[in-house]
Amino acid sequence: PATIYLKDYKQPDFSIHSIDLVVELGEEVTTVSSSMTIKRMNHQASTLSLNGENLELISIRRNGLVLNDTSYECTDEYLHIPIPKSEEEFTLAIVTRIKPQENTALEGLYKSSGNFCTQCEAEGFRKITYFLDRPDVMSVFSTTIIGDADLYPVMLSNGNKVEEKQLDDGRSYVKWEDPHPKPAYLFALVAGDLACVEDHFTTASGRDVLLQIFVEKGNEDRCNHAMTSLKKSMKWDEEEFGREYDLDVFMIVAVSDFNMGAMENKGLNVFNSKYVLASPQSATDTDYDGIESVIAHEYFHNWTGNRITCRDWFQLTLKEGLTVFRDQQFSADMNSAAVFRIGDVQRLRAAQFPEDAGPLSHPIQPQSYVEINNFYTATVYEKGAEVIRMIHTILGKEKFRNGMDIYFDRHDGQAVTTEEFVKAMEDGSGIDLTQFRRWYVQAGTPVIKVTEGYNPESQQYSLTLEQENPKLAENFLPYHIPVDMSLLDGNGKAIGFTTDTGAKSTGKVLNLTQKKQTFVFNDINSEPTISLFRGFSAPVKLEQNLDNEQLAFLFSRETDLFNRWDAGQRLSSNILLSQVNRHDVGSLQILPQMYLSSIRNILNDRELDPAFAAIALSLPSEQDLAQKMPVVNVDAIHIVRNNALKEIGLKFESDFLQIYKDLRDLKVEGNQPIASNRKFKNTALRFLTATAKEDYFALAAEQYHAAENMTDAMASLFNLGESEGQIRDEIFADFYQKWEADPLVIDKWFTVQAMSSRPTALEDVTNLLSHPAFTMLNPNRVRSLIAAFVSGNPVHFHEKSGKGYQFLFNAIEQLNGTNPQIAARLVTPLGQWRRYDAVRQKLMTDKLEEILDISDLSNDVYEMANKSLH
Ligand code: HT7
Ligand code: ZN
Repeated sequence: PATIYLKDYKQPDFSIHSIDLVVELGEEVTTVSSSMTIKRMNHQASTLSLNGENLELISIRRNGLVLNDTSYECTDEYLHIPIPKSEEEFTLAIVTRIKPQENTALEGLYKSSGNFCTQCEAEGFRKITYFLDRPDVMSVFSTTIIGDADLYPVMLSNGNKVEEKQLDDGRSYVKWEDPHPKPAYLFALVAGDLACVEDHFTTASGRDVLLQIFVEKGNEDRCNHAMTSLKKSMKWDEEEFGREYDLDVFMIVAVSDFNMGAMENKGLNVFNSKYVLASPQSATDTDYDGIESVIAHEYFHNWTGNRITCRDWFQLTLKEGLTVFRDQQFSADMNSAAVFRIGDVQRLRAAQFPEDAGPLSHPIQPQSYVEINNFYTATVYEKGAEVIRMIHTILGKEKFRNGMDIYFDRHDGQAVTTEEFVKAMEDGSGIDLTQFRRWYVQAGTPVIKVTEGYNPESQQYSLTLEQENPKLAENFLPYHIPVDMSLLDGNGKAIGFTTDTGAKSTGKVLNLTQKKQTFVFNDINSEPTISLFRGFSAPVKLEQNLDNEQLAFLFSRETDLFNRWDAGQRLSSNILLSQVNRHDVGSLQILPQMYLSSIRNILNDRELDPAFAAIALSLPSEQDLAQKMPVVNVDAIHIVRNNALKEIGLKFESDFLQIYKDLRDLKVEGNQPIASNRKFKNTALRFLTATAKEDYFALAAEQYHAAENMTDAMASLFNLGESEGQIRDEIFADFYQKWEADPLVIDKWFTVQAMSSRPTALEDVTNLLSHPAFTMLNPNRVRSLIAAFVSGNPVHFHEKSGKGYQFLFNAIEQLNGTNPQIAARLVTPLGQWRRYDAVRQKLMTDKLEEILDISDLSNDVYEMANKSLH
């Protein structure tokens, strides 16, 4: 397969000003008629090459005249039409046929639960009709949909509905017009027998916007949270960025078969139903948070993505990094900012750090790709958001907003590059970002080494920071890194110092720009403790020689909650990893006293936000610990971590039981239990069941039966999923029976089993492949069982027999034929093979070789397996 390079970017030879589509939906074939007005952009060009895949070409007319098949060339990927150089402007009308009902790849037009829907990003429009399917070709679309009136009473596309009528043959006809020029990847069409929930939003300038959420019938009562989140997002974008919505209607459609989370099509967002539907009985508090953030994310794309889009797909982070940053800021504003910031960083470290350290490492602006779908990565999204956050930190809130205003004013209606964004930020702030631009083009996670010195005589404290990039070694150029810091006294209070401008300050953002740089602080009258990278001010790894006492101090006294939490995680990691390294894996009663005291501090601090207390007490995951080992020992990590859970559970048994009972019965807001209390309560339950005492499994079972919400039911299920015996089996059977008809809940049932550490986990998961509710055709189901197992169950996935790897291979082989995008994503865990022992390395690389031998291997899977191996 061909590699595409950023350096080869060329402006399009032709532009398509308007496209009128007529889509006649059928059960056997769907006919797509497209009429385009096209303008020449390059006077030398002699051929118009339109993208098109899996299309049956019926006819072509240029300027109204039929072209016979000697006047064009049609290949598997293109339609080439010679155009006389004298022709400045012309029309092209093309009729094609497609079979959406056979489309299992879920790209282009496809069917989900009997409804038609589309997914065009990145390159799906070319599976609907021939077109210049690239984001820098922006056209005004009109879409006419004709379909059976009974089967498809709802027929939607982008923009405003301008015409609607019944035809004599039992079909209906609906025409939509979108006044905003857009690239084809933002086109959408939906048709089905859907229910609609409506609301309204009045914009800051007083316009009324109709808000509609379309769902399968019966789900109308699960849209409240999505609708509330949408209205909050619309208001927030007006208040924080001065951005108003620009059409009279904003529609969201929830579908059950979707490759990703959601899609920001202009005026018609299509969502994975997981990010729309929620009721307290069927969705967890985490699901509620996910809905709020994805609804916001897609809505925010209306300005950062749709009004201003990407010139080419190498610029993907222009819209994705920026929009993730915006949705993170929104969620932080709507909730506990520190707890949400910790969640963002946990996700970054769990997914992006390993990606950036492994064979699939790439800069947030990649320089080449084989299949663009493989670049919707944690790097482009999450690291991309951190890069925007650093600009925000360097500029400060006000100047950042100036830069955003300039960006919106200057580039509205254009397809641009990250360079235009950074330039707008410079112009809005007067701050030079020349060196900062390196974040866009250098891969790898920088490591920052810290050395400190304090001189009591001169009352000077000096801080030396040194940057390295293990991925690029000698080939990296120093980054511009904002270091948000403070100096803490013995009580954890910030010490005042004089800044460069002469102002007294207790905190400061240092600009680290050199490979090694020393910062000196004057008038410091006792040795301080440094608080570095507050709020995780840069996506770096910190190498700082803090001993466990110092970490324990920060864990109890840091005023920055992110750093406080992080100190606790570092302390836990140090202790657990020293046990793993000593192979001290079998014994209890070995956690150091100072560590237990820090836990007691958190337990006793009733001032703390309970959601913070819950995450502060939670041990680093097995995957977090694995990242810190040169050669991962999955089994030892699992045993040591479980022992620690058990020991902490036993040591603080009565505290946890008290917390559990207090919070179980506490009703706060509107006489309801609140999410943060549930989180702390269920953390306590986890420590209690870790003691392995029967009573606590009984408590989990009791909670299951009494649960009025899915958060509590799932917490019980997770705890019981680790146990053996009749109670567990009965509750799993009960849960299935109760929720059989609800796919999103059944996904959870699959996931708990996939993540269980029971000795039979791999066998269980293999058997579940034959469960009547399992299907490889639904991406959520594949994620709930296969992805949950391979990334959430390290001990069983990495079984030394190699059976876990074989399990994954079988799934990839099957999905390669039906849904290459999903198949390709599953290859990622095998790419981490260098981190394991020799036996596992061999087993994993053998599987990668076997993947490369699969017949009819898709470009998607090929690129992932090939890069993972080399
Ligand atoms: N912009 C959207 C990306 C997306 C996507 C990409 C490839 C294949 C399927 C997809 N579905 C959605 C989602 C977003 O970032 O908002
Ligand atoms: Zn996005």
